Amino acid sequence: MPRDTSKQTEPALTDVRQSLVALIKQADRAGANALLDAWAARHGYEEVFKVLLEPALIGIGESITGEKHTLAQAYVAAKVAEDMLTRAVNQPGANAYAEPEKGPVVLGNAEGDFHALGRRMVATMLRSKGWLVHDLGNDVPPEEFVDQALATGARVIGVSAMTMTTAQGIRALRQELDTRGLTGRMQLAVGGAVFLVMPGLVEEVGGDGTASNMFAAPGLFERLWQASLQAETIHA
Ligand code: B12
Repeated sequence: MPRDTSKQTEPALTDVRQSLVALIKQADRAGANALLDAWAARHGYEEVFKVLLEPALIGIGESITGEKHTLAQAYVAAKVAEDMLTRAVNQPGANAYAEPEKGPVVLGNAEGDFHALGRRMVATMLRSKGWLVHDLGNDVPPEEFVDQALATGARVIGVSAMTMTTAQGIRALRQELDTRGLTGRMQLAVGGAVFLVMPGLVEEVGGDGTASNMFAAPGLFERLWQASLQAETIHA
């Protein structure tokens, strides 16, 4: 007789999170992936990122300073998240927009910054909402951001920075935009964990706006795109 799976109890979220962190600590990438796949099958990929992966990464990051986790474990966690991102993107129907209908925009990590994961997640989310995204990768110098934005016709530049030092480097990009007379016409979106914990940092580095996670990023880019159009009308 077939088993009645409907009566199987769902494991508590805290238990699943603990198991995930334990697998990451043991560098068991395959085990962590299997756990996440099983969760995704029941709740969808969006939930995997929201309730499991992002909290796990933030927790691991916080405890690096307390020496509860090592940088190597952070690296494994990031690899597991990247595996998941690749699978989420390759899901049937994930790329609903064959032809992007918004943008273009450029995105990259600030100069000296190699925390690729958040940027890749933002790019994936924007593309899934119809934006044409030119992803410039890690460690992008300020001039290259502006050159690429001009070459592609982008009205929004998105910069991801995870450390205090690399976030402060965004000031040079702000200056580059202002010096080239692009203030307002080219909007500067900034993001990354450091902006969430440092109130006022967005304004300090000259950002035009931020979003706390990939789910909020499309709304921000839409708002900044409109602000760019408006700035052009005013100066026309
Ligand atoms: C994984 C990780 C690494 C990995 C990165 C691997 C990879 N391929 O990405 C490795 C091991 C390489 C690494 C290296 C280092 N790291 Co590190 N790392 C982390 C960790 C644990 C998680 C980062 C992450 O992937 N988070 C998950 C993603 C999904 O979140 P996110 O990046 O914040 O992105 C989301 C939002 O912020 C937003 N977002 C992100 N970008 C953007 C951009 C825009 C425009 C918008 C709108 C939104 C947006 O949307 C994203 C998706 O929802 C963090 C801890 C933390 N609290 O975040 C430390 C952390 C960022 N690292 C830190 C440090 C110090 C380092 C090193 C200097 C360590 C060293 N001594 O060498 C190096 C620096 C390397 C460099 N120059 O970039 C510190 C930074 C401290 C600080 N505030 O200055 C942290 C906070 C850890 C800590 N508590 O000390 N790291």
